[in-house]
Amino acid sequence: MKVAALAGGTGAAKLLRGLAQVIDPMDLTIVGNTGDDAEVWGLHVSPDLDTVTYALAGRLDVARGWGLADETFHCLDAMATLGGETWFNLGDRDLALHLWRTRALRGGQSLSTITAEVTRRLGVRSRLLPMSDDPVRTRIETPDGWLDFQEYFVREKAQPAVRAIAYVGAERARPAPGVVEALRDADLVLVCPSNPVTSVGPILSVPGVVDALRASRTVMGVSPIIGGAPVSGPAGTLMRARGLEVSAAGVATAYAPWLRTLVVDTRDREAPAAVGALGVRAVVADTLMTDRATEVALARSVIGAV
Ligand code: FO1
Repeated sequence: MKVAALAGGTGAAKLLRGLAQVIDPMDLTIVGNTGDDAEVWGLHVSPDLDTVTYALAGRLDVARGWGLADETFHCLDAMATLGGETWFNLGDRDLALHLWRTRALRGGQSLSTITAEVTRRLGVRSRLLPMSDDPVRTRIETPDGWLDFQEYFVREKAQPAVRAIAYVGAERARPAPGVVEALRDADLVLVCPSNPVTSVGPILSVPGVVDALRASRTVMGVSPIIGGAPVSGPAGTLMRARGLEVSAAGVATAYAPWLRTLVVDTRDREAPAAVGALGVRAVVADTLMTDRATEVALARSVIGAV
């Protein structure tokens, strides 16, 4: 079964790691969010692509949810001594990837080409495509002005009130090579349990992606919201800022009209009726992935629901 997954960071990485145990990893194509990308110390960082890569390579620091396991931060300490910015923690081994990617980008290579080489070198057998090779950056409007996503999420710890969200550059961006074909040819298009506004939203903002989703008859999402709250992160704040109810029904609304099925959590009593009322099939499963077993179990539920 060929699966094409729209993925953000942490929540997506867990489900994808489970999926890679349930289907042939070679049948899994991931379209990764690049709206979180940032320039740190002059280096191009692609947090969501890297989180998915490290997860599928078995090297993700699971406790943190990003970066490499067994990481050290000596360069960060040295940067602090020099008075450099250190609110975005780049680990020493992680740094190699950013140095390597930045040099390749400056040499004219596309993010797609670079991502394919990195995943190959790390032994990842699934295909990871950036949503676009063109720059699309999520920016957040707060009472004190506009912030880049990482400034909002990491530096300001997602505390500021959110007035608006913008995907800067989206209107000029094209889907990366293979993205539209992957969505069209998939037996299952899966929207991972990522933040609908700042992880999935940027992917949807790339012209051509929503058209491909509308043409698919199998689009299934996994709700990142259980009851009235996200499993983790600022999804609630960001959904409210977009006028979306912070619930599984709010997620279904965000993905209307191309969403066919939404996997909702066993703990969420109201979800099945509320989602069903929107004309979306609700599938109930344990969506709280607290360990490998629950990651694989959820992946099995997803594949079983096709
Ligand atoms: N998230 C943090 O909360 N603090 C950090 O210092 C941090 C550093 C970091 C470095 C590399 C990387 O790939 C991800 C990193 N993240 C960090 C996560 C990042 O903010 C992601 O954008 C979020 O996981 C949301 O997708």
